[in-house]
Amino acid sequence: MAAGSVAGAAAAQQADPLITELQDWASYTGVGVDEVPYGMPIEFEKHVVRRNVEWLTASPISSINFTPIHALDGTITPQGCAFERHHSGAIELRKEDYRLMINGLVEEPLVFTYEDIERLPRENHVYFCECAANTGMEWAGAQLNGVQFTHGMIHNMEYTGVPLRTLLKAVGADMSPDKWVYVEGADASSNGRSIPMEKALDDVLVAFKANGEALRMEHGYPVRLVVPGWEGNMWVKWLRRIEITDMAVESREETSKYTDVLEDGTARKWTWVMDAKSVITSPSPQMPITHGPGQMVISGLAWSGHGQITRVDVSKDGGISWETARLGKQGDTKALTRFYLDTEWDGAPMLLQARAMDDTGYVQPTKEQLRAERGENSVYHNNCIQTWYVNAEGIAENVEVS
Ligand SMILES: Nc1nc2c(c(=O)[nH]1)N[C@H]1C(S)=C(S)[C@@H](COP(=O)(O)O)O[C@H]1N2
Ligand SMILES: [Mo]
Repeated sequence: MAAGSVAGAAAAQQADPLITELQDWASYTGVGVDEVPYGMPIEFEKHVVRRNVEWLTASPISSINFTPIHALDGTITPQGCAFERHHSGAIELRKEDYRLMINGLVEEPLVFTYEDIERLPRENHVYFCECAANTGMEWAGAQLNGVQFTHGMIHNMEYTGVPLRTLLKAVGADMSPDKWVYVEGADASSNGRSIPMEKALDDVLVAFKANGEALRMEHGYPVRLVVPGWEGNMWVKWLRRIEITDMAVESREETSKYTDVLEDGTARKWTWVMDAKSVITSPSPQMPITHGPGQMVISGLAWSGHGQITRVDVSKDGGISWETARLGKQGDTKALTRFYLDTEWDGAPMLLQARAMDDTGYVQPTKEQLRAERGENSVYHNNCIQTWYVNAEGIAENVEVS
């Protein structure tokens, strides 16, 4: 590339009507400030939306859709395109009708209104929420041709909420380390889950805002639980009851579902933490390289339920050689981290991979390593390295390397 030149940029003397001629948008006035009280993305971006996979579930009421992570940048997921997972549909619950009961092993069972919760000291934290089933279709082989579908059961928002421990103190809960906190939602499924006391007292939030706004209906308006780094299923939406118990309840969602069946047919339970994982979001099957060889940016996301992402490596040859990517900014704990590899493409096919490391020293495994440990009966907790085959035309495809 010539000194001082920028990828793709044309020399200024070339006649380009967009440069040389007066355009409509400069000839007439635009839209007034009284016309759009709440803004939506401009129409040219209307393809950047959640999508579901029809054959995946029997009904869209107990189902999932996927965040368009291929088309986003930075780390914060806008609420309007953040994936949804419901077991019995999203419910409309007014703040006035909201009640949170805390009972069980407590000095005084209490019922909180929405206003009561707003009167308690609150905090702001950015966290990712990943469904344990994210990438779950890929165990047996490459299935879904899009990072939105292979890795889009994740969102990352700034939550405003009251630490769960504040509420447990308010009711005089028995906070001994062997106790459990059972949480359930106000929807028909209730989605009850048992949380060990140590986690409940650590960083769990009873949240009522996301990215500065009220939660959206589909994410649990008006109040949801935020369980940093732990599987999305525990992030109970429309939170209505918290019970302090002697033992785990062993509900449907922690026995028949959200356990990991191993090769010998036994099931692992209590696999709460989401291990470190990363994926290249661009290029990817929905984001081909359209500009030809030369300067380019390879970009993706990395996260760890154990803590901070410390390093992400990118391979162009299916894991034979690796280059260390640049982190968009220092990774937040239990939150998405953006990475970039600013690089040159020679126009030859690539086998693109990303590999994340976190501050516990954990390194994201290959698909082979994960299968050796877990077999192929699993659905949940697939955090293996993903491969995209990019051909000479820049088209990317979901593949496996062995
Ligand atoms: N009350 C209730 N809470 C729930 C669910 C539900 O169906 N009902 N789904 C759970 C599952 S499986 C996941 S992955 C997350 C998804 O959160 P989201 O819909 O905000 O993406 O919510 C969890 N909390
Ligand atoms: Mo989930």
